[in-house]
This record gives sequence, C-alpha cells and structure tokens, in this order.
Amino acid sequence: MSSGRFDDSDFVRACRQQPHRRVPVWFMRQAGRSLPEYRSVRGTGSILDAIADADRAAEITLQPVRRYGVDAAILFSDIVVPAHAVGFGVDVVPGTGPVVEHSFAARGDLDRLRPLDPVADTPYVIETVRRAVEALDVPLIGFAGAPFTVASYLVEGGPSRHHARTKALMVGDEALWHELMDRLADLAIASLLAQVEAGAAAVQLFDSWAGVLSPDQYRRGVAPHSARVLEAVGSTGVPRIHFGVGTGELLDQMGDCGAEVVGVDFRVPIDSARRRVGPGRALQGNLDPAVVLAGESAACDAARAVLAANDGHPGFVFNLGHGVLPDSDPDVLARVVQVVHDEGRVLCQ
Ligand code: 1CP
Repeated sequence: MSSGRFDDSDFVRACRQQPHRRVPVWFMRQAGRSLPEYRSVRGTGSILDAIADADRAAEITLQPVRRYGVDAAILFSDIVVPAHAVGFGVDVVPGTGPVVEHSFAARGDLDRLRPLDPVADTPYVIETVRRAVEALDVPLIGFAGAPFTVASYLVEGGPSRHHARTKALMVGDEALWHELMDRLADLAIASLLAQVEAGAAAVQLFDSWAGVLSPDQYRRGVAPHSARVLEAVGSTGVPRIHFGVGTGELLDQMGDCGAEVVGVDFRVPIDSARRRVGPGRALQGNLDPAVVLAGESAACDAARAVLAANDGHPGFVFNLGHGVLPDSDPDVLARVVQVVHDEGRVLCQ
C-alpha cells in the first residue's frame, strides 16, 4: 500500500524527502478549542463522546483545513481511545485530560488490556477516517499514542508532571513493564493499521512525554516498543512521523526507531536537530506555540527563523513544536501558514 492519491502531495513528498513545490505545514492540535467552529460543534461532556460520533468527528477533522489551508488534516481522536475501547476504564475529563478509574499497578491489571479489534471496538474511528478522507483534498494523518506516553496515563492515573510512578515501574519491575509496553504497542499497531486501511495517508506516533526519560531509560524501556509499532506500520508504505517533547537528548535514538520523519519540539533548532537525527530522516517542527500568543508579527518572524534554520532542505514539514494552545488567535495561525507557503524554500537535491 502507499499514500494512494496523495503520493504526489507536498506533505507526503516532504516526508519522503522527495522534490516538491512548497514547504508543507500543519499544526498539532489544529482542531480544538482555539477554533470557534470547534466549540460550536464539540458539545459538552467527555471528548470521547464527540470522538465516538463519526459525523461530528469528521466535521471537526475538516475544520482546520478549511480555516487555515494547511497541507494535511489530522484525525480527530485521542491517544487514550484504544485503551478506553478495550475497557481499561479511562475517560477524558474536560479541562484536565485523561483520567483513569483504577490505575495500572500490578500484573493482574494486564488483563484489563485485551487486544483491540478495531472493527468491533472502534468502528467510529474507521468511519471518521473514511468520511474525512472522502471529503478532503489533502492527506489525512492517522495517529496513536506511543506505548510510553499511554502507559504514563494508565500508571499515573491522569496527567502528571514528573511521571515518577511510571519511571519507578520501568526500573523497578522490568518484566512487568515490558509486558505492559507490549500490550500497548499491540493496541497502537492495531489502531494504526485500521486507520491506514480506511484511508489515512500518513501516521504519527505521539510520544509526547518521552522527554522525561534519560537516554539510557529510553534505550532500555521505550525505544524497542516504539520501534516495533513503527516497523509494523512500515508494511503499509505510508510515511511515519515519530514525535516527542523535550527530546533533544533522545533525537538520535528516535531517528533510529524507523520513522521517515522525526518531530522536533521548539527547544532544538532545526539545523542542530538535523545533525542529531542524521541523514535519511525528514524533520517536522518547530515553532514555539507560545509565540503565536505574542501576535502576528512576532509569530511570523519566528516562523521565518524556523524556515531559515531548515535552509531549504526538502525533508521538512513545518509545524509547531507542540500543540496549538487554546488561547491562540486563529488569524495569526492562518498568517503563519501564508508565510510558510509564500516564503518557504524547497531546494531540490
Ligand atoms: O475538547 C476537549 O476536551 C479539549 C482537549 C482535547 C482535544 C482537542 C483533548 C483532551 N484531546 C483532544 C484531541 C486530540 N488529542 C487530538 C486531535 C486533534 C488535533 O490534533 O487537531 C490529538 C492528536 C490528541 C493527542 C493527544 N491526547 C496527545 C498527544 C499530543 C500532544 O498534545 O502531546 C496527548 C498527550 C493527549 C492526552 C490529552 N487529551 C486531552 C488533553 C487535555 C490531553 C493532555 C493532558 C496532559 O496534559 O497530560
């Protein structure tokens, strides 16, 4: 399989480091609270209800493409959907994020993580992908949470700053840790394969919280599992993006996990990230989302600095260094898209 009718899109070609017309751009969390049209269809209550409603979820997926003219859409869903769907007992609380009823603490909790059957357990995800792809004229990015980041919610019971219990399990009971990571890798693989089958033209593996780990912890406890997920999706032929926050010291290892594209947060300039990741991988990033709050001129200047640090390299997808902040002005983001499209250079090698 390949990215099908989107093989010639700027986004897919940039992921593959092939010559293309303009620097592609999309934003993590481009759908969401910063958009008035999102707030008007989102409804109240758990986001899981909106995700389970394919009509609403497909509409929310399309909104940022209409609004910003970005080069890719991202599926409206959440990283905890597979764990929720197999009955682990996780909800997403408005204003907080994922919250787990009984956190993962002992071997017996593995039984609460049976394999995911995407058709039976998450038919709404497949339906949302199908509907969105039918309506879109840019590629749709499917996604999953990487095993470590999903594990951090299941073990901590909710959002956490230090991820201390998760790290303690990782180093204190390695056997159980690897079994937990295996189960979560299986969930991610099943979910990603189903999304690609339904029409996603690329996938992103979100390891948002991997930056709390030392290089050695990452090597022993995390990298093999993320690599297994990425490798399993490799058979589909769609580009794979591997993203984390605060991962400056892990970029070399993340680049070795098999993805075509490595996501870079705002802490590491694109040129130094390229040296750390090495040749053969495209990069995605890395405008600081906070700069968007500083207004149009500051945001556009910072976007130009990101473009300058990339210096025309064809293996580059413009994005934020993390997700759009809820208070962002959509007009500023729209201007950033224009600047990237008008001023970004793509030098053919
Ligand atoms: O309406 C709401 O309830 C608002 C918040 C929200 C949204 C818009 C949550 C709760 N999830 C989502 C959708 C979502 N989540 C998307 C699709 C939208 C898009 O990107 O345009 C995606 C890709 C995610 C992925 C996700 N969920 C990640 C990885 C990306 C990242 O930002 O690092 C993570 C860590 C989550 C967990 C999560 N879900 C929601 C919140 C507030 C959080 C973070 C909580 C925390 O700080 O730990």
